[in-house]
Amino acid sequence: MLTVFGLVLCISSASALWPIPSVYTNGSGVVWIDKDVKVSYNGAGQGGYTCGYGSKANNETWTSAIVTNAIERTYDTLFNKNFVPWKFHPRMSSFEPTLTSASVYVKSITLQQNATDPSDIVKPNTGGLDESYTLAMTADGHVTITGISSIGLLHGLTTFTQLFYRSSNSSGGVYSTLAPVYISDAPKFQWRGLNIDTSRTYKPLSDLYAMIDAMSYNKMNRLHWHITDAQAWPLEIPSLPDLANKGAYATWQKYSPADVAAVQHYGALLGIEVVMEIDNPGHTSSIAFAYPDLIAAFNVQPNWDSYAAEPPSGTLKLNSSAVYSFLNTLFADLLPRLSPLTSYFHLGGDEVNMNAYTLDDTVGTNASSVLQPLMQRYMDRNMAQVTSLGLTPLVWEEMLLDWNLTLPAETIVQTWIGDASVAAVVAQGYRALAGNYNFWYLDCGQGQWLDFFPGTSSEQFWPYADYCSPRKNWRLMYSYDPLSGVPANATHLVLGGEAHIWSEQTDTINLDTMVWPRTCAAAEVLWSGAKDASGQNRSQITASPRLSEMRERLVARGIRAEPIQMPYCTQNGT
Ligand code: CP6
Repeated sequence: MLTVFGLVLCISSASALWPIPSVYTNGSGVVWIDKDVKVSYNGAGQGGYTCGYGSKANNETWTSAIVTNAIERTYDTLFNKNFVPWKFHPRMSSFEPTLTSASVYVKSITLQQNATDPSDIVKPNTGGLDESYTLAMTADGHVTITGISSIGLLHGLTTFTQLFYRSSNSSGGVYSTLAPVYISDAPKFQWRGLNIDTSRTYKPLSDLYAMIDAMSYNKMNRLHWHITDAQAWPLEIPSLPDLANKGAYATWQKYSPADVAAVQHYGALLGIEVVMEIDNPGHTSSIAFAYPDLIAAFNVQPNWDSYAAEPPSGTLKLNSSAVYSFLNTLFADLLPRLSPLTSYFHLGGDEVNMNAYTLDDTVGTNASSVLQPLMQRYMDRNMAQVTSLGLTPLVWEEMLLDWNLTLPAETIVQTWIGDASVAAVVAQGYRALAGNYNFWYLDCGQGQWLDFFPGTSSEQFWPYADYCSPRKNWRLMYSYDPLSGVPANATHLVLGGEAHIWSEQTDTINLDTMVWPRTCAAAEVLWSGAKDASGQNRSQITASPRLSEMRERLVARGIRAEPIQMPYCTQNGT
């Protein structure tokens, strides 16, 4: 911050990295970079650098593919997807450095990996992965990025792109005004996720790739794919073809096994593990299109809200051998296809309505003394299948906190209801993901959407035409600390958290704007921590111009992220 003529002028280009690194010093030297810049990579004995882009060849290691892809994307970003930072300089100013024969160029970029990647680099379950990196750029243009893992180098290159701008002058060029730079960085949390719902509305693969790209720019590393729910079943299961053939919204709104693998692969190259969820036993009404006999309380009208959190109601029967054999077939088909590129599987378990089992011919009561043991048995079956394939299970918090189930010790319990939930999960010794709906839910757009379920009490739930919950703005999202309410001796059990884009009112048209740049706020909390070095909540005042720049970056890279303020504000009103 610099005070000029009484105005507080944020020299935003001096600190516009997002998420903010743990250690960052910079100068004000200008360096240019041109397309001939050479990158060297020691490869940690794993093949070094060969040219290629966007996929892993069969004879290539993941390490080499990740670093190669990162280098190619860094080039592309620097030279083709960069922005002119006019919004961050005084009105009508000529803020750009001029390119002269004396200008300093980046002479070399040295990538140095200081260890060999673990063999599970694309699905680092136990113990996590070392994602740290350092970045040094000297005043005379030597750049060195070090990391322990290939993913560390990837993060270092991601940061590197954020040091540069595009020049608007006729000579063109890409420059930084920050040399010398020194950065040392590592994530606060090992699980930095975004949950995307592709049941309420279908997302083409191009949307999922765009989300993965934007996540990687924010150093996020988990795409939670909530692929099915009550409204549609877009996931093709070859051994149960009717599921998607009858349960998708349209013949072309399906994900084939090859599609799923392609999304996993796309994420793996960017350090993002795709964690799939099949939500059950609730949120499964769409199974009834193919297998009506498996679903209880199917599409009850008008009082759907006595049986489900959201219409259409419907739940897998709780005490049915047909359901058990269906689940066995489903997971036996799906899980072995996922496991090469993930070590997790999400078994859902949210918002199960006990009343639905009064209409379940295999149960016929809502008495918890009857339901609880049945749910334990049901979940034991699911858990056994998931863990037998070496996958770590996740469930929503209700399975532990409301149903009091005993879960395998390695289960990760995902909370969404509040800080007390995180504390309660870790108090029982389980690992937790945070994501309180009062802070990190992105959904809700055009008022309530229940017009197709008329005459139900749903209309009384949300009587105000202008009422729409739970949409939150970036400031509130930024103020959320996944550790708040967690005792110091249990913080290690909070692996991180996720932002959520439930998609009742979000499809291709508004996906980018619903998710970005607000999710950047969650990403910075998860990477950098909610507190600054002095233990205070991070300042929204200093974050704001940085986030504005991050938004420009996202836009320049093809993501239709919303503006958070006018150029008037980032130009400091001058
Ligand atoms: N769908 C599923 C949802 C929600 C959840 N699960 C949800 C609940 C409350 C709010 C928003 C979304 N739409 N499957 C809860 C985890 Cl406010």
